[in-house]
Amino acid sequence: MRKILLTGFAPFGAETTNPSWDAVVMLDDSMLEGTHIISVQLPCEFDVSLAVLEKAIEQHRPEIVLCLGQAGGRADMTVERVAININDARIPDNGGRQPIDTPVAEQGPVGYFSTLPIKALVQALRDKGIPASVSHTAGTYVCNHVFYGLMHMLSRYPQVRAAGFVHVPYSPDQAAAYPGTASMAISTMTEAIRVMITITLRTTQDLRISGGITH
Ligand code: PCA
Repeated sequence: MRKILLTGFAPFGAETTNPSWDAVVMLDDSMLEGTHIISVQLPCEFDVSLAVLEKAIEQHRPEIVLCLGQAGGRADMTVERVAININDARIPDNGGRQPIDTPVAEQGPVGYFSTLPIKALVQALRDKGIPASVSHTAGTYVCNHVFYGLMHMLSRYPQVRAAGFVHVPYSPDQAAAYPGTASMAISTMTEAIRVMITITLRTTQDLRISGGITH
């Protein structure tokens, strides 16, 4: 059976929910395009998150791995292009650790590109009426750590054909605490994930359209 692994994060910082998990868990144990979806929650902790992720990949042997996290304040679903080999935490993680300027992997390359068809995903989301953009930074906190660590470990899991990371905005109830901030309903995020899974399963070559920025 073809499988896809979805991950979302536990709440972190001042938040009591994490929409990345709330959206991902809706699809747990469901089928899409003949593919079995498995959802796993990652702790918002350096290293521990990667251990949980690797255990899930070992256990489920997915064909696609799509990790999601929250980037509160962003206006839309942001499909990350690149992971970088740095940990630089603005706030302590949920285990109280705050690495500053350490590598994710000692001997690893500077960065890894997503192997998801990022342009096709953004285009398909927009076509469905869901706001989305390419992002060129996943930050330097636990999300980038997981994204980089995921791509780095894939040399051990050649059956994973495509993998990457997507950040979600605030949910409306979170954004109510930050007037003027963008938000997206959890149900829309879940629909976005379904669209991204479908397109990733169907796409072998990404679209050649601009997702670039000049600032
Ligand atoms: N967002 C954080 C970590 C967990 C999450 O959901 C980040 O963007 O690094």
